Amino acid sequence: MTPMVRKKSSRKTKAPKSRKAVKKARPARKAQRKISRKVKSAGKAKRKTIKKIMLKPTALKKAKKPSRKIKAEARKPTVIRKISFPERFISEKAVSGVVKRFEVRYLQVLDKDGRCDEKLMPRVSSQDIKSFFELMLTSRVFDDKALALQRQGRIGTYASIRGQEASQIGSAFAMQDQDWMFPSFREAGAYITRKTPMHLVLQYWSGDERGGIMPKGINNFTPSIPVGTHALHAVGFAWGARLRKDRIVCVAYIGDGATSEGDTLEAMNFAGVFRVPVVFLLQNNQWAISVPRAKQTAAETLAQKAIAFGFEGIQVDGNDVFAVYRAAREAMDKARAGGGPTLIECVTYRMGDHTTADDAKRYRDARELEYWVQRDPIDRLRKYMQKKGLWSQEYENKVAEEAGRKVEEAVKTMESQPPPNIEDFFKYTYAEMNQNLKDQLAELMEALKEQQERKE
Ligand SMILES: Cc1ncc(C[n+]2csc(CCOP(=O)(O)OP(=O)(O)O)c2C)c(N)n1
Ligand SMILES: [Mg+2]
Repeated sequence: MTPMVRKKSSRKTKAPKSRKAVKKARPARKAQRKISRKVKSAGKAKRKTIKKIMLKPTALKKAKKPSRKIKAEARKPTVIRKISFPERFISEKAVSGVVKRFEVRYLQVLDKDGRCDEKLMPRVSSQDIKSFFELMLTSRVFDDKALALQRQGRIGTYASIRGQEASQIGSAFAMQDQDWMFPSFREAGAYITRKTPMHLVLQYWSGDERGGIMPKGINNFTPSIPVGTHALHAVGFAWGARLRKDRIVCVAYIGDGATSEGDTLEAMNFAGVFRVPVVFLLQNNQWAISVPRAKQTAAETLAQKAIAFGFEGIQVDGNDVFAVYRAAREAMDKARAGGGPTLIECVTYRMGDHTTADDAKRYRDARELEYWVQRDPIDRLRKYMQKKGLWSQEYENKVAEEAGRKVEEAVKTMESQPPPNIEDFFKYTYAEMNQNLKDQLAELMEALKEQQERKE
């Protein structure tokens, strides 16, 4: 018996479709049926063209869901700015060598005995030189008076600038009216040079915040008591100016101590990244209260800190008004022309106590002070002017007399101000007073009322 052999079907059997495949084909079939219905209902003439359009593969594709590839593309972040990479990140073969060398320039035009290197002299007229002297002397008269006022209990506290006059006057003199100054708490000389009414400086130190409100057109910020935080404000302001294409320069006055603060270093970092028109005018006066410069940093100069942030740092003799003026002027011209920031380290000395709340004798060697007194910025300019025939005792007496008169007038104006409104303290902490501040104000007003009643 021949075994039963199943006859192979001559028709090709189709592989049964998977559920997934059926599901996948459904929208395409649906679309085909829709097209046929449209073609039938359309007139004969139109039939051909409708068919052509509707059966175009793209027409069908549109109904499809986006592919995985497209979805992945869409998830990629948008590239806003193209970043150009250096040709090589690392060397192809093992090598050892110097990648880059840096240098920090130093500038002194006028030595301690008033001898001047004419080749290095900035372009200044005889009148400018006299203005330097007059502003420096006026600042010292102001400084002495402010200290006396504090001792007499007529102002709250004060940070003396004695010894730092050349750094402050030389740099502020290089600024233009439209530029902006961001001072620390020790900038009386820069304020005076920047045409600030002197009574405002005294008013501020008498504890009246209104002393920080400048008349319109005088572009000076209020003193910054927190060390170094205002460097960020200067950079932010300068960045804004750059975006608005305003040709201004912002000057942040900082101390050696401020270079140990994160805020200042962050400010320098972004100043470099965005190439903002800012000058960091660093007065290295050797002390941050009782902490000497050597304990701030192991770096040989403070100017070299700029190099890490990608811009120039220069060190100048901070008791030489010509060197400070020249470096500041060049840095400001560069910033105005779009050349970015500069750090100027003025090597100077704080001859007085940190503030009226300090006694430097407790931590400073008297010989150190003596060394710097020999390098007094006013003395050396006087010596230079004497040689040039720009100075006489009579002239100096007149300048000192005039300065004394102006300062006395400022004291009178300061002391004749009506007391500040108590509410202002609460009102201007935020744009609007919150409940907490409202409660505090109410409590204070109540206490003051009771005090008044007890007096009567
Ligand atoms: C953020 C902050 N930290 C600390 C202080 C306390 N303080 C006031 S002045 C000062 C030293 C500042 O030294 P420097 O920057 O060299 O300025 P100088 O006083 O020498 O002008 C310190 C630490 C402060 N006011 N703010
Ligand atoms: Mg200091």
